[in-house]
This record gives sequence, C-alpha cells and structure tokens, in this order.
Amino acid sequence: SSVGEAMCELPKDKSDKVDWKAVRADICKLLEDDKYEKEPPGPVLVRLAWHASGTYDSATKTGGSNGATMRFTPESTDGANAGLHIARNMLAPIKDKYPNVSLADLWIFAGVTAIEEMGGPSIEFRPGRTDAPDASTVPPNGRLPDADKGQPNSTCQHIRDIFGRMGFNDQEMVALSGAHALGRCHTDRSGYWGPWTRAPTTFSNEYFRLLMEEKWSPKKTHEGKKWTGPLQYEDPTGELMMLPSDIALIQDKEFKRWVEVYAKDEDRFFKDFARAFKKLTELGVSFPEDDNILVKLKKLVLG
Ligand code: HIF
Repeated sequence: SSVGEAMCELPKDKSDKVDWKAVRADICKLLEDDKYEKEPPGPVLVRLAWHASGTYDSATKTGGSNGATMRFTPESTDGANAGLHIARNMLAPIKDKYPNVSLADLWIFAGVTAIEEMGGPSIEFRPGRTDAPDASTVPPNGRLPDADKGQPNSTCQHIRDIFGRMGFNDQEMVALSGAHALGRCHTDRSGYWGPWTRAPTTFSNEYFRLLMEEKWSPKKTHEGKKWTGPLQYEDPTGELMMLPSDIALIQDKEFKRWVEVYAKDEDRFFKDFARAFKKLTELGVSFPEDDNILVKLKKLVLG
C-alpha cells in the first residue's frame, strides 16, 4: 500500500548510529587540552551553541540551530559572530571522526557538554538536527542582540524584542543571562574587554551576585591609558566587566526581580537555566523521536 511504501521511505536518522558517549569523551578531551591552557575552550563553545540557535524567528519559523548555517555567508560574517570560527574549527576534527554526527548537533552537544563540565546543570540533549547542504536557508544578519543597542533608555526593549522574537519571557531571558558567568570579551572580536567573573570557566550564579553586590561604573581607562572602546561597565577593581545589556537587567524592575531570585538561589537558577537553554537550542528543530510517535501508530494500525 502507499502507506507501507511511505513507511519504507522514512529517512533513517543517522544520529541513531552515533556513540554519543564517545563523542562526549572527545569534547571533554578538547575542553582539557593543554594547548588552550591560557583560554580554555568551554566558554566560546557555549557562545557558538547560543549564536547558532539565537537567529530563530518564531513568526517565520526560520533560523535556529538546525542546518548549521553559520558555515555559510552572510551568517559567518555577521559582526555578532566574530571569533566563532575559532570554536567551529576546534570541533572540525570531532566531526571528521564521527561522520554520522551532524555539525548542527555537534555544535549544540559541545555547548551543553561544556556547561556541564564547567560545573553547570545537566541539560537534556536530543540529536536530530541536520546540516543544510547550501546557503539557501541562511537567516539574514542582524538577528542576534547588540550589547549597546537602544542606549541609554531602550536597551531592555531591545533585549525583549530579540528574545521575545524567539519566544522567551522575562524570566527566561534573565535565567539565560547567567551564562555570562562564563568567558570574557575580546577587543579583537566584539570590541569589549574583560571577564564578567573571576572564575570564567566555572558555571555558577556568580554573574547575578556581582550584578547585585558590586558598584558598576563606566570604564574610563585600560592598562593606564584612556579606554577608547565602546561603553562598558567595570567593578571598583577594574578587573571585571558588564555590558550595557547586562546592566539593563538591574535597571528594569521585572528583570531585576529575577536577578535577585537567582543571586540568592543557585539551585533555582540551575533549574531554570537548564530548561531555557534546552528550549533555545531546540528552536525550529523537529526531532525524529517526535515523528516516531506517528511511525509507531502506523505500525500499530498496520501490524
Ligand atoms: Fe553573550 N556575549 N551576549 N550570551 N556570551 C559575549 C560573550 C559570551 C551578548 C553579548 C556578548 C548571551 C547573551 C548575550 C556568552 C553566552 C551568552 C560577548 C563578547 C558579547 C559582546 C564576545 C567576545 O568579544 O569574545 C548580548 C548582547 C547578549 C544578549 C543580552 C546568552 C545569555 C548570557 C544567551 C548566552 O548564553 C558566552 C559564554 C560568552 C563568552 C565567550 C568567550 O569566548 O569567552
């Protein structure tokens, strides 16, 4: 019957044949590689997973992590993605070793693994993303957030516009923001400088505690000279930083309410973050296991 034929033609999900434990072990090896002692790869891998996902537009159902479209222009040249070729190149040998893993899955799996290995919550990972064969589904540039858009009065609006487009509410936006406990800004990538916390390879609620407890003022100098970069904030030691979009979270009553919650309750932060990050990285992805319900139903009916 035609139904029977359709069943035979169902695409075989290659990710079924992947030894994900082995892939994970190779990602862990990369995270600990002495070659990157000065700046461990964890944070930039998290940024890759987020930027691959953060192009999603719920109105047109375009963008998102499916497709691994950041391999193609114009997405690879979006200013917001500066420096992410470093993360993509780090993962290339792992892709070569496991040809059945899509790059789209690998970028997300690496980010999720990095969060867990840096002490964060475990985040449920589902494989099933496929790689777009060409640039025809690349989203337009400009969908990722700007750290200083709308200064000084409508930075919060910009954050709500961008993350609202993906389908997030205020609480989820603040929960996600805690990932800035990780990593740092690079003057040759974004123009900003410095880390948010003193433990940039430890996932914790430190970002929220620093936002609440430190006095943040506009950065004026850098290494004894006048700071000529974009507006950013620094703590009294000048060693830590916040972007205007980070400071916006304590300038808005609704956002600040959640900053306070997460500063006080790390378990709550971990729980909410894990859920929001999974949602972020699954935007626009349809998983074979969703289809499997139909396959099972058909089998049940047809025997
Ligand atoms: Fe980032 N983010 N982010 N970010 N981000 C940078 C670095 C990291 C924004 C701007 C920047 C999120 C939201 C926003 C990480 C993870 C997440 C940098 C510095 C900028 C400018 C890049 C560089 O110079 O290397 C803005 C405006 C955001 C919206 C408000 C997410 C929540 C916090 C979604 C998220 O998960 C990580 C990790 C890094 C560190 C990368 C590194 O190489 O160390």
